Amino acid sequence: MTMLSPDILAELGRQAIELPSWAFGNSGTRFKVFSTPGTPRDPYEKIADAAQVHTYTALAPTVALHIPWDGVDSYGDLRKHAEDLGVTLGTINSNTFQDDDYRFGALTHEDPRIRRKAIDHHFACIDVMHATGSRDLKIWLAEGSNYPGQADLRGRQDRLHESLKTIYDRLGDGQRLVLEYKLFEPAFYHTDVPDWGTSYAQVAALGDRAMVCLDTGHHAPGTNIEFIVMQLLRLGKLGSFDFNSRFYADDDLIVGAADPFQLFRILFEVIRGGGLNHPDVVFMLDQCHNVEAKIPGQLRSVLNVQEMTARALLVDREALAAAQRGGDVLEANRVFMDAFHTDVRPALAEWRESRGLAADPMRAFAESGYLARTAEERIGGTQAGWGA
Ligand code: AOS
Ligand code: ZN
Ligand code: ZN
Repeated sequence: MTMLSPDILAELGRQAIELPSWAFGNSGTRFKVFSTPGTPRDPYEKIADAAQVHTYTALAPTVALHIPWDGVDSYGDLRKHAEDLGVTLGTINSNTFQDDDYRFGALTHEDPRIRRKAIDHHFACIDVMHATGSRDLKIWLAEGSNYPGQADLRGRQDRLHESLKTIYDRLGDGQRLVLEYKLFEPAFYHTDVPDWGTSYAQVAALGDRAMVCLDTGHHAPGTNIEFIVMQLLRLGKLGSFDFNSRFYADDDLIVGAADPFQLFRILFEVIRGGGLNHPDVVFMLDQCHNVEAKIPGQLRSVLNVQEMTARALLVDREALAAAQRGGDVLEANRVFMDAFHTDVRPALAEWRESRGLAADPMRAFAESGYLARTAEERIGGTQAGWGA
């Protein structure tokens, strides 16, 4: 326990990670979606599963929804259901990528009727936010083109601004718009919001309550993501993360699984930039569990984030700054790497126990019998997929 000072424990005690409702539904690739007994059949069951993650870790108090995947008759009722289970509803994610009308775009479309339809969907999402008490509307756009010459890149950017402005002006007091970028996919030649610079330019043109969302899987291989984190925090425009990890493209794997060192470097810049536990930055996961069990997959993810946060908090920033000032390259790197190589797991397990949590949340959850119980109870109906 000595390893984690009271200051570090206080920071860790405030850490909050938002879970995506869609992580609890079945997902897969274009080749196969494997189903799992006990998979939630509706948004209520997804939230019940998400609440399990919070119960065992005290790290995941909010759940993000995707509209219309998480459509219900009464969002007030869904909100109460969440609160009864000890969690609250978080970011509302819009969806303009599953309708035939959006073949050539939604907010950027040439046809004003289709742009209007996509804007109206965002207005409906804002109505949901009023009912759920959510602050953030997160927009990820699957818009772009596949062939050079297919689309007027400049015109699309101008229309995107107009559409976003209309949506932004509709936000209620205290609500925010968060614009996610992604290098490519589903479009393969150009994407309308491909990088943080475009997202920044678009949200800067809207106002203070428009921010950038950084999904860690949405960059070209080799991109220095922590540099982008630093810059967005410096500019006061980092609204949220979509955490996941990737080996190749937008793999949406368990956060910290592919490159724990990258996660460490990102979290170090978050801490350096004052973003950890800063109310402006939402730490969301955006993951899919195609072959592994979903609740344990989310447990593993939030624990990985906590573990790397603890290691990043261990960086001796004074010693680091002294080495940097003195031009001592190897000493600066040693200080940084010492923290990364510190095994904080025993200290975190001990700390969890001191707060009445299980030392090993993965094991405690496995022993609770929840998965067997839901597999038995959730018979009939349609399992929720990556989508409905
Ligand atoms: C898509 O690649 C993005 O990561 C979005 O955040 C998307 O809305 C999410 O993956 C759920 O589909
Ligand atoms: Zn994402
Ligand atoms: Zn993605």
